[in-house]
Amino acid sequence: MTTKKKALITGITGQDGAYLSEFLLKKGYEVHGVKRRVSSFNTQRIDHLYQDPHANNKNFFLHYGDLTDTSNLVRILQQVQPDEIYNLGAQSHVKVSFEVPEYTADVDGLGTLRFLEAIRILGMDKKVRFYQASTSELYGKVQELPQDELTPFYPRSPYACAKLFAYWITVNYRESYGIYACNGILFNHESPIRGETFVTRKITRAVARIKLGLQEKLFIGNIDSKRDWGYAGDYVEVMWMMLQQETADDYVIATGITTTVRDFITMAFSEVEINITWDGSGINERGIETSSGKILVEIDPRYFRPAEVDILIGDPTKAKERLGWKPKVQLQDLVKMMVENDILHAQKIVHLQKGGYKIENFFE
Ligand code: NDP
Ligand code: GDR
Repeated sequence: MTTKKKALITGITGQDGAYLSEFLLKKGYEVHGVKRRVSSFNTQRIDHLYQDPHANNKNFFLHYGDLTDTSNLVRILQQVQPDEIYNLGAQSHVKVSFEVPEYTADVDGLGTLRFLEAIRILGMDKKVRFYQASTSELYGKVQELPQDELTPFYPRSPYACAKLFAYWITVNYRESYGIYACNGILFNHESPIRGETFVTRKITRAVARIKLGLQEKLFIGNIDSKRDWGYAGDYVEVMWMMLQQETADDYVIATGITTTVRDFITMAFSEVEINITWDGSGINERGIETSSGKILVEIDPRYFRPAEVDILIGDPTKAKERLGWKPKVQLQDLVKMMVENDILHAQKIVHLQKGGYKIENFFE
């Protein structure tokens, strides 16, 4: 009888945690996730994977935990005895990290160290394989383009500084103790379940709501910023691939194509047949509907960051050559997928409002 492989995922309630859980369950894994205790439900993205606790043959389990709590991590590790660990948990919002820098450093930086130390303390260093969710934010201020595994880092936010520590402590534990530990340096990846305050989802959600008359305008920050956007579903697959190799290594995961926030907005509006032209410059730049002359997009400096990452373009050649990975979904299809999903959400709200229900409008 073959025993199922066990995976432990931190950040299982997030975008990547949800896609990775689905992917690993399809591969026949027993999946364990760490979820935080919060005062409202935080499992919407994985509710479809939930199994009755009384059912037999369960293969999906959730454990309360937090990356700031060492004893909790030790206990979960000891109890689950995973073959693979995916450390995706993080305070992952770059702008918010300027507001909560110490907490971000604790969770994103020290949290990674806590996990690696727990592996060592429990003597699991030769058994377990560890994936660290590293990020293109490490490159920060542009040093060279495109960015690959040898490009120097220059972090530009408390988030990126915390992730820099996590990156190097992962390398250090690999080199010092022989732990099979990998950094996936993932460039931005999005999906219909992307958090609503990241720029792509904020845009597709606003476009859908504007189309259905629920919102008048989109207020946005730096539209000159350029990102290499891929699809989350493609990116979780390569996290797993990194842990199936003979030796552990670090890989850049990206599409190799960069796009401005401005062009992303134009693409999203065109999905609902609204053509946008851009007028003015700097904070006075506006996105105007060509047919009606209505101003649909305005700049709000509140969304500017104290320090910005102007441009990211990744070179995923190493991952292509060594892992055989390449992105499947193109940006145009990703935008379409996200707008269509947000149209469905907006239609639901319109429907409920017609039925007399009061729906809260949350903007950020
Ligand atoms: P999300 O913000 O969607 O999810 C983050 C997850 O971390 C959530 O499950 C969240 O729980 C959990 N979390 C937050 N704080 C803690 C804590 N103190 N202890 C335990 N868990 C915590 O992020 P993504 O899914 O987009 O990203 C996954 C990882 O990949 C993150 O580490 C992110 O920094 C990194 N990354 C993401 C990229 C992207 O483009 N998406 C690119 C490169 C790296 P809760 O639901 O309760 O808030
Ligand atoms: P990023 O993603 O900071 O790259 O981090 P985000 O979508 O937040 O910002 C991308 C770019 O858009 C600009 N921008 C805005 N951003 C937000 N959130 N809201 C706005 O209104 C807005 N207007 C313009 C930003 O200034 C920025 O230049 C994401 C996260 O998932 C990280 O966890 C991950 O490590 C990196 O991607 C790779």
